[in-house]
Amino acid sequence: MTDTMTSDPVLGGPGLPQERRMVTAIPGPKSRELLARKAEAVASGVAHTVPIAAVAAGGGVIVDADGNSLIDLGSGIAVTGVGNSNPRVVEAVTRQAAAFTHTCFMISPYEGYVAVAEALNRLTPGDHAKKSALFNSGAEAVENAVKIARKFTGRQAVVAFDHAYHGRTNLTMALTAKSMPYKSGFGPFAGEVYRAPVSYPFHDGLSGAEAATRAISVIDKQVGASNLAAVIIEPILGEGGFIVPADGFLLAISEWCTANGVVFIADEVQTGFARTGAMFASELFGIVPDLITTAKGIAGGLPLAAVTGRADIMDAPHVGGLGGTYGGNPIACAAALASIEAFEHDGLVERASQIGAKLVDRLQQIQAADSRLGEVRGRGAMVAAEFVRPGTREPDAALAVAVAKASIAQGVVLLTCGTYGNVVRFLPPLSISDDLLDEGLDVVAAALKEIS
Ligand code: PLZ
Repeated sequence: MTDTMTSDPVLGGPGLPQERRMVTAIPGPKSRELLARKAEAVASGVAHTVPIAAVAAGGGVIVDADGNSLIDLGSGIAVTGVGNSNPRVVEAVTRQAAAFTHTCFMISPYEGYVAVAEALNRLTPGDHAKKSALFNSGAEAVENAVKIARKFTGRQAVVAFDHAYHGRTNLTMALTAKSMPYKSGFGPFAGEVYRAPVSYPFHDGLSGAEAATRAISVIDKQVGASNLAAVIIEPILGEGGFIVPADGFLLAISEWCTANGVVFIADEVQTGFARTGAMFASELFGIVPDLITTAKGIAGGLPLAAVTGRADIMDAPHVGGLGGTYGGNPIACAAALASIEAFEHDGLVERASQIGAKLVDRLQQIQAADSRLGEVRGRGAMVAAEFVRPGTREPDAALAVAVAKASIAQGVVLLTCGTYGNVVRFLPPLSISDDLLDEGLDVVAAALKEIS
């Protein structure tokens, strides 16, 4: 880290003072100015959760135009695992931008793309021969995984699950479960998409085996294995509520897929790259997916996504059948290689576990004294607090939203999720310090206490 990083307040990165600092109410005057321009210039469908004008970020903080420094417990939705403006990423991106910014990999290949593919083939679960293809966004990776599975199997149907989130493009809207805000009014959706019940232990009380039997029966009877190209599932369901399926559920589904010639796709867009205390969440459940989709954490904030999987499946599409102008952009690939170096050599997988233990410990203490906190769950630095009406399992979305709002007002970026909107999710950058994490949790605890 250089001196300029620590002395220039406009530069982000780990050199930013690691503190919560409130100099105005949120939003402050300069943030208000930007939000007014946003309201005039940006389509109102594009919402925002934290009403600030961000000017710098790094370590565990986000700084706004008014000089407020907020503790980041969201990582821009699980993206900046290596931290904002991670020095390895900054250096790699700067060097690559000066060398060349774009040739289009389909026109003139370059090493960065190939090296990212090699790294993904090595890091994803399973020892079998693997190949990868790179894209720009999680949704685009999911779209391509489905294309590849259809071509490989010669079948059309795809099964997704209750509470699933896979993106906002037409096919991925069809795969996504929740209507508002993702789908409502945006149909018709892509065909041949079917939905099966997932395992949600807090609400269904089923064992993994029971939930799998229920899901497989729906798939078998309502779709039929011989029509089914792929089953897609997030190993821990993200936007749907950080739902951790009961033990054995994922394994049973993946084994059924293997036995029936169905491609099993793990969507690790949110769970991937150290987030859950493993490089990929599939490892935690003992599953080896046929295909795995990744994005978000892969490149320290630059847009990059991938499909990685069994070489025979990945090679099913004809030459020219996969691609896109920007897929595997050289700057994004440089950022990915630097991020992967950070994940592997800066102890970030272990750090995710430590952060998770701290989060769960503190949230369980809160839960012991507050029956509105129905369940604390998660793996690694992907932890959820599900709020309910005391003594029931009825979702209390208003409470989750109020806790997040009050925390943001006090300088802690906190996100919600869940089909019922009643889950507060903790996704800190893995570069956050213990002190900031503790202070962030203090603020959340105080916010909850004040809301009656
Ligand atoms: N698959 C599992 O979590 C993106 C969505 C935020 P893109 N999740 C954040 C929002 O409201 O748009 C996501 C995911 C999983 C796919 C995606 C889609 O990834 O990079 O947003 O396209």
